Order: sequence, then structure tokens, then C-alpha cells
Amino acid sequence: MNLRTVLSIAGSDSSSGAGIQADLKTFSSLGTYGCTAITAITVQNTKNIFTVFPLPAEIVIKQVNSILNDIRIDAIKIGMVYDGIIINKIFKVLKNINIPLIVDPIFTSTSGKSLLKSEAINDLTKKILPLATIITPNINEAIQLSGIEINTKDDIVKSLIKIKKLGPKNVILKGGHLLSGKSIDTLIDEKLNIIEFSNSRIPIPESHGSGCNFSAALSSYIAQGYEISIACKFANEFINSVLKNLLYIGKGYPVTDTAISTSSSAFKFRVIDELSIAIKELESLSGVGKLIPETQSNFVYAIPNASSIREVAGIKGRIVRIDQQVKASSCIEFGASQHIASAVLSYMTIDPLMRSGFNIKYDKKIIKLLESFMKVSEYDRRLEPQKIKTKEGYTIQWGIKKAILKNKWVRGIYHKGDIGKEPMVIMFGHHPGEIIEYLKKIIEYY
Ligand code: PXL
Repeated sequence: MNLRTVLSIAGSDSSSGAGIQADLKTFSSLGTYGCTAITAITVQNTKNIFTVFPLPAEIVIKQVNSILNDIRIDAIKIGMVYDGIIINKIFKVLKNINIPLIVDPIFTSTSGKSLLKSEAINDLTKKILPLATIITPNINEAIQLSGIEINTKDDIVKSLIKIKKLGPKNVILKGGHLLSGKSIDTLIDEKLNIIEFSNSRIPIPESHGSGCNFSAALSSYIAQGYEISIACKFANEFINSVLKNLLYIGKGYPVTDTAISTSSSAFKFRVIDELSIAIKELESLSGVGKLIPETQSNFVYAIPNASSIREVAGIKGRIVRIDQQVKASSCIEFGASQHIASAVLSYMTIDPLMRSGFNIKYDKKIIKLLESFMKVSEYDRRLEPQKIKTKEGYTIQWGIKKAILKNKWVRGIYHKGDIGKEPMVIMFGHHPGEIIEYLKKIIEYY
């Protein structure tokens, strides 16, 4: 693999929402290799930053040099630098090298803690900003750098022009903090063109780490060789997609975790792959047809840690009976199944590994066969409390939990129906391949 690389010079965040930890996750998510030089260790959680412990400047520089002397670095990102001594040493190294430099001018944290000593602001502005290929202030940082209050689009442009005069080749002002209907990032490029990147603003509370993730994504795209305006557009789109998956991992600010967002996309790919293999095998089995209920079947598979139907893949339409065999009536899609997906999601609240499900018809002989090789449990739909019955989709959740409480580790759960409701069995497995194995056993003796 011919990987592009980014060196991040930044602070450590023990809660991993921002700083070095966030940078590394974003670099990897976007297919770049991240190296680090840690400037300071922060003691923090999602609520607050308790301590900032700067490392000796020589140690910071030794980290930078050890990387630059060994690895070809395609972009350098600067985040929290904290004090003037560190900034001056970084300046001495960077002024002699010609690698794209992305600077996130970090002054304070979301929670309001100072991340740059006030006497060091001048050093950052005078020494580091003139070396930058691009700098990525948010609204507050832009106000501080330009001295211009920002209330309107005009103010943004005025502020950008003033910041550009400090020496960076390009400036992108992140608009996430602007309380309008849209999140607009505004770029002033080398030729003084003003370019806007807009995305519908996601109505979210203040989050921790989105600024670091934006500049880390921008650094990755620049390292990969994209020109500045394209890299900005991609970074804007990336952050917008990540903000849809805010994580309430602690008791304070939600965090943005770019690696979790990317791994859930990867899980989706694997789930579709495994489910489609299982469905091919299902369609090749002779004798499955007679197990299909009147209301037909669905075969579902959830991604790890799924909590909504959109995270459970199933067959759009149903699996239909054709004589002795079955056929999927359409393709695999996330969110395609209501009923069987809800059953699996309910099971997953008790055992998160039980991610696959398939329903077959109920008869006494099938239950006997199932009981010969798996644990089976039942629930009685007629005993369902009235207030649950009237809520669409809740019966199955109630029933599955009831059946599991009766008999732990069950793989088969059935009910004998209710007025207008066909009796049904649902088989559960860790993955769809297990369910295919159950089906083969049933067919053999049924
Ligand atoms: O989001 C700015 C930031 C950068 N770096 C570190 C941080 C923070 C915010 O808390 O802790 C280490």
C-alpha cells in the first residue's frame, strides 16, 4: 500500500474526542497514516479539562525530528501548541522544510479552558501562521485573530481578508458555530477568491472534537494531493456525515468519533456480504419451501451494536415460497424488515451477539425438531398488556424479552398466534450461516 502520511503536532486528550487521539482516528478513517508529536498532556473527560501539562519543548522537537528524519511526511497538522517556547522551537524546524502545513489555531476548548497561553498568541500569529498552507479558525478564533466582530456574511469576508494578511496562503473559516440554518465553511484562497461550502446544519448541541476532526480530515485530503478547494469541500462533507453520529459516551459534551462512523460503514458492507452468501445457500436448499409461513419469511442480519432498524439488513419484500424452494423477492437493504429486525434488536438488548434472525411457520412437529438441537421458548400473544398491543411494532419486543426471561440462551422463540395473527417461530443465530445450519437439520427430518 502506498500510504500518504500526516504528522500531527498537538495535545493529548484523555477522552479521545479531540487532540492527537481524534487526529489519528480521522487520518486512518480517510486512509492516511498518522504520526504524532505530543505538545501537552491534558487531563480531561467529556465534562471538563482539569489539567494541562505541557511537555518540555526539546521533547516536542525531538519527536518532530525523529519522524521527519525517517518517514516521508506529506502534510503536517498543528493543533494545540500551548506555549511560546514550544511554538518557537516548532518554527525553527518548519521554516526550513517544504511540506504542506495545516494550522488549527486553538485558543480555548469547547468547555472554555485555555489551550494556548495568552502571551503565546503573538508567537503563534507571527511565527506559525505565515508558514501555513491553510489555517482553520472557527468563528471565535477568527474574531480573536482579526479583531472583527462576526455577525453577517460580510463580516466573515472582512475577517478572512484580515487573517490572510497575517501570512497563511489560505484560510477556511468553519461556520459550525454560526447560529444560522446552515453550516457554511468559507474559504479565502491564494488568489483571494471567496468560496463557500455549505451543508444543512445538523441541529446538535455543542460537541467536542469536531474542529480537530475537520482540520485532520483537511490534512488527510491535502496529504493525498487534492487541491485546497477540493480538500475543503471533502472535509466539509466528511464532518457533516460524522456529526450525524454524535456519541454520548460520557456525562458531558457529546463527542465526534470518525473511526466509529467509518467502522459502522465497514460493518454494513460485511453484513450485506455474509447475508447474501447465506441467501444464495437458502435458495439452493430443497425442502425449505414447506417451512415458510403464509405471511412469508424474512432473513435479517444486524451490524454489531445495532440499535435501530436502519442498522439491520433484510430482504426488501419477503422470502417467498416456490414449491419446495424459496426465493428472495428483491435485494438486501438496511431497514427493509420491520418485524424480524425488531425481534433481533430486542434480543440484542439482552445478548448483543445474537444478530441474525429468520422466521418459519409454527407446527408441533417443527417445535419438536427444534427442541432436539436448540433451546426453545415461547410467549403468549394473548397475554400481552393492552397498552403495548396498541403500539405498532411493540408486541414483538415484548414477546421476545418475555420468552428469553423464561429460558436463557434460547435460539428458537415461538407464539401460537392470536385473533388474526398467524402462529410463528423465529430462529436466532450469531450470524446467518448458523441459521442455514438449523434449516438443514429441520429439512432432513421434517
Ligand atoms: O478542540 C480543541 C482541542 C484540541 N486539542 C486538545 C483538546 C482540545 C479541546 O478540548 O483538548 C488536546
